[in-house]
Amino acid sequence: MGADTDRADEWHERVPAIDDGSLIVVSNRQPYTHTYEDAEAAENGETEGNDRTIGINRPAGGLTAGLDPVLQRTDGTWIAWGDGDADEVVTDPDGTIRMPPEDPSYTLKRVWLTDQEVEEYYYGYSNRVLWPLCHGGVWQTDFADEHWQQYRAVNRKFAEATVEQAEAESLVWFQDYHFALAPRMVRAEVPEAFCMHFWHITWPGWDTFRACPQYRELLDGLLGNDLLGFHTERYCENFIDCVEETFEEAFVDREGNRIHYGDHATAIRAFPMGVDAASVRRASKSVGTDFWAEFKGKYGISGDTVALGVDRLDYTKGITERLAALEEFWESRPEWRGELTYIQKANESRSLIPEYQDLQSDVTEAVSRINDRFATAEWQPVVYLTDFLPQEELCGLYRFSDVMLVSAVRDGMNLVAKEYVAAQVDSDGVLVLSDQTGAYEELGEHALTINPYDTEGFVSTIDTALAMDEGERAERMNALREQVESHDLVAWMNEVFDTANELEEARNDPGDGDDASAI
Ligand code: GDG
Repeated sequence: MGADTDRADEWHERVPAIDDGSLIVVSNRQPYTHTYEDAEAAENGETEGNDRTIGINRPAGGLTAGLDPVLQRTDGTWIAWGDGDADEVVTDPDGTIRMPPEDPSYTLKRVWLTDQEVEEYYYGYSNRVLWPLCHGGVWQTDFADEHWQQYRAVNRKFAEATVEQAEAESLVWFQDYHFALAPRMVRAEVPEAFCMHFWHITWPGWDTFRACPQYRELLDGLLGNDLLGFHTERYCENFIDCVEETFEEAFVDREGNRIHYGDHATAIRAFPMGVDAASVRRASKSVGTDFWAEFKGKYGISGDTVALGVDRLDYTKGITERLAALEEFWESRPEWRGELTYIQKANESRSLIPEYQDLQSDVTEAVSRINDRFATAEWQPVVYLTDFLPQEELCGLYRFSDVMLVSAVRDGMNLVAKEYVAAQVDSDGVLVLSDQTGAYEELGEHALTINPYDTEGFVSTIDTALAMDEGERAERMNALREQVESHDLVAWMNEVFDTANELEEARNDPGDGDDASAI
């Protein structure tokens, strides 16, 4: 509790002023989830009646953990899907509950979704249409009409929940690709509210995006925002190209990064998201060499040198490409057998979708094949971990791994690359980074760069990483740390909120001072 309070104070000092009660965050995932801790026992008929224990899952990291103190300080509202099995019993009839439990200071508004809505809106349109489409995998999309119908209906549900909570002074912040239509719906009801949106994944070029039967509706929905943010300038340009190709009547001001469409303007900006570097650094420092010795013992890691990959099991992350490069590496460099161990930390994700099931079996097959081919009595080349690790352990893993392999074939940003850097308190690791990630724009200069499809190039970059002397490792890593620390998650939030404040002021008082388009 003490550490949490310190952290909240620290964040409060750095986050720009937001009027009390004005911030409304809309996201698919909620910050707090109530679940029955005895779910298994209940299923087995071992607990009955009202004696069931309810636990709370708290924000574990990333944006959710970052926004939570901001909402607490400003008494905001967070609107999200209530997906916990005990959410409904603890929530008021209007779907709201004050959070966090130990110091209720903001409103969590839960939106209930039916199984069919989850199936079609979440697994269907969000993750089988928008996810592959935005990452350039048109052939992996499933444009079934039911997906679209439910995506629209669920966006309507979230928009209604937002309208219920919103006032003219509200600052509504939509997160991600689950809500492309909601901004326009909210604007129609509360036109004075300031609506902004951060799109966490890549935005594709027009030639890809136009494959989507609903491209007009999606663009129209997003142009309901006053401010639309992406990780990189390239995604902004791609978005602007799509609007220009779609709406003849839209006026695109490329210099001012604005689109005038219908009766208002949307600013399009790049905000490269950062990580909570201080908390990663602290967690990394808190684990010592005894942790590492214990960890290696627990998972039977015997090689002296460790390479690491940390990913959701997703086909965009380039895991099979990475395993192919490693297989080729051990094949062609037998001197590294017994020496280099690769740890693949993988979280199962979206397992109801066939493409994800295929990926899971491809990865486990590749891991078994490599281990069958090269393992010795004392050494296993690939250690495959599917447990979700507490932050300290994950940061310890980052700290003590000699080489980090980030080989996404397409990735909006990739926070793992930045977390690895933030955890490098000894500045002795090497980051190998795909040029297909958003993170490459900021880190590419001092990381070792790969094209994940170029297996030969990937293999020789692993060579370079392993052969790099201490001085060069430190020099590169210090430059990367400087970048990641100075562009952290709070700095990112500041940029977003500052831009929103400036745009809002200019919108409310267009005659005062500079032309709004100059912002
Ligand atoms: C989307 C975009 C963009 C993973 N395993 C554990 C664990 N993690 C955490 C990592 C990291 C997060 O999960 C993964 O973030 P990424 O950015 O790498 O990837 P996506 O989930 O695809 O995120 C992406 C991001 O949104 C933000 O805008 O960067 O491009 O696709 O934070 O640390 N955390 C813990 N234990 C684990 O075992 N504690």
